[in-house]
Amino acid sequence: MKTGKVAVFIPSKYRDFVDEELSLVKTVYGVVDQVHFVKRPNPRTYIQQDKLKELAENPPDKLVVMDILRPSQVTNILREVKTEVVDRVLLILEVFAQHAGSREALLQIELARIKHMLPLVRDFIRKSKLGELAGYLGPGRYGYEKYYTFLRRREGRIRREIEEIRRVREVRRERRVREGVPHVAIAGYTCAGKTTLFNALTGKNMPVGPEPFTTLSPKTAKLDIDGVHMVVTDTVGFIRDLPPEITEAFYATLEEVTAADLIVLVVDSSKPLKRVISEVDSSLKIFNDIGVHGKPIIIALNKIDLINVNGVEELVRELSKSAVNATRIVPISAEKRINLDALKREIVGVFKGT
Ligand SMILES: Nc1nc2c(ncn2[C@@H]2O[C@H](COP(=O)(O)OP(=O)(O)O)[C@@H](O)[C@H]2O)c(=O)[nH]1
Ligand SMILES: [Mg+2]
Repeated sequence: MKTGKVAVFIPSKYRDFVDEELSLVKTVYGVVDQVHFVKRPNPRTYIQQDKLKELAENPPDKLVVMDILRPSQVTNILREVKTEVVDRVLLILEVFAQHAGSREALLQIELARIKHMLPLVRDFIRKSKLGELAGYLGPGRYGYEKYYTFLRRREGRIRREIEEIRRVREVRRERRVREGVPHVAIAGYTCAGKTTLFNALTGKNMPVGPEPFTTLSPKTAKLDIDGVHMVVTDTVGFIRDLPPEITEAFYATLEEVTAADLIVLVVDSSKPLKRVISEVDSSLKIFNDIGVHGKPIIIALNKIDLINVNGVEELVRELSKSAVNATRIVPISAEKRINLDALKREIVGVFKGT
């Protein structure tokens, strides 16, 4: 989705992960026009007063704060800058929505969004009664009170539907597991290069449309290697410091990984060795948490164009020590298309049983 000007505020705690934070924003809005760092968040407005004054004169179309905002902080920002305010929770939920491959995932995402919005709408109502913000950012002609009631009802309906889906879930999963064509899930942290690899592997292939794959994520495409047909999904990334209130939505979105026959774990090998290893470890832990047991995993050590040969060898050595048994490791560069044939051979090897 392309939008107008996007201003992003990043707290100092994410200083080492700026690329990843910005990549989340770009995933949703396509662009980032301004980046500001916030050293000490202002308790009232999060963003510092002088900055708000500046923005008020030339408001961006989106004001994204990569932290969790309190409802009063959102309303206080809105009082100064008339624009859409999106915090880290809402932004990540948008990322999830782009990757959601099932009705349940979409419902979990909407539920999380409503739960996050309700206190905000309540704060609007309270402040509108005091005569502030009246008529501004209203959800149309209905007003906040009606909107609040609407959200509460919707919340109830969603909860009931999720329960219903869970009751029939086991049946559905069984149906979906063996549709004949193997399913490869590309997983990994934000910014590892999942989408780049997905595009490099599947080229301009159209998203998979007709049955039996309509239940899968929109980010799914066909892939043929050596005459073996498969489908590949660009799954939602693992996100550092995931807000706890959206874990359920995250797990529901990750269902694509549970449904896969093979996982390609993409890792950014250009980061410091320790970080690469701890990312692989925590990725494998997440697989475990979502009930992935005994599935083949290939680790694609991406971005090797950025490191030297010794670095690659050292990484492979270290990872072979720590990563679980059944994994294979293939150094690649998705962007520079280095060693992709070797990766394809490993992938097809899993399904040919070699
Ligand atoms: N140098 C280099 N950069 C890469 C490579 N693969 C991806 N990137 C860059 O890494 C960033 C994140 O890539 P993306 O595919 O969006 O990551 P995702 O969040 O895992 O989907 C982008 O700026 C890519 O251009 C690679 O092999 N080498
Ligand atoms: Mg991506």
